[in-house]
Amino acid sequence: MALLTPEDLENINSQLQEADFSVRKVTGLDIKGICKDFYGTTPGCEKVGIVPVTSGNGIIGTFSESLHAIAGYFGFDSFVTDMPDVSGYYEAVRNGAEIILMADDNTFLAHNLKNGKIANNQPCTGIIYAEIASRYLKADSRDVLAVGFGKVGFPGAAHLVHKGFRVYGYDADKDLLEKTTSRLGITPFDLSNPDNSKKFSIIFEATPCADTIPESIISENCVISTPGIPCAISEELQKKYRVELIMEPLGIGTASMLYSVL
Ligand code: NAD
Ligand code: 2YH
Repeated sequence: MALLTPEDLENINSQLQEADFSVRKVTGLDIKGICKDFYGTTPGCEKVGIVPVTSGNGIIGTFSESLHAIAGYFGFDSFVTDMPDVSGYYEAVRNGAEIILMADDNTFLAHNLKNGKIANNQPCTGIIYAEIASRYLKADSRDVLAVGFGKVGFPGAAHLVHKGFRVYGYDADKDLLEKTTSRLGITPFDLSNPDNSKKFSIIFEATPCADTIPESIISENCVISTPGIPCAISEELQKKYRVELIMEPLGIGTASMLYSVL
């Protein structure tokens, strides 16, 4: 499991602003607008308690502070507890938190203590990045390429299938590729085959690898909506094909979690 690093989270506010600009350009709505429209919820004055967690690889320097900044950016009132772990959870609830945000090395959750709703970062991230890709205003068809069928990619690809897109898919793990494509009714699309001539204007990518999107399948002005870190496409190709890139390390997925538990 790839862990976020403090470097990934540097300047989280500017990263969010840039992501918001790109999401608006691609879909006509900002991130809030997409979440509101998709989940049918709007924040009231829910108080969010963010609890640092020391287990496993421990506290990531700026993780909790970044969540605090992200919650504020999306209009939530939040605070980070002084204590971590169980003591922090107790502190959060005692201080009036209605939604808890906390993450260990495997799970990042949002739990609304009032209505009982709980969200996991991985499916929430996959679904919202897929939703953003699916709303590309200048898409040339309803064909979508989905790359990576792991904990983030699978729910995103499933979401695109349920929305009625013609989904083509690839994962470097052949067994997973076979299982997922037959389970979801996706057309396997082997990115390692240089003879592929099909080009895509909508691409959803969720892998932990760089440069997973080859030049041969990119169409001019395509959207690549990718939570994957590092980036799926080189800067050179982004420029050459004027790619609309949606990529941000934590905030879009967190917004999806928060709106999903309202
Ligand atoms: P995962 O390990 O569950 O799945 C990754 C999948 O990618 C695997 O199925 C793997 O076989 C496949 N893969 C690896 N290399 C590939 C390649 N070159 N071509 C095609 N497929 C390849 O990981 P995950 O939990 O789904 O996370 C995916 C990425 O998303 C990670 O980089 C993770 O850090 C990131 N992530 C980002 C956010 C965010 O908010 N931006 C949130 C959660 C996860
Ligand atoms: O980054 C992570 C894991 N990859 C799980 C998230 C799922 N995408 N966890 C963050 C750990 C935070 C740490 N325990 C802290 O600072 O509280």
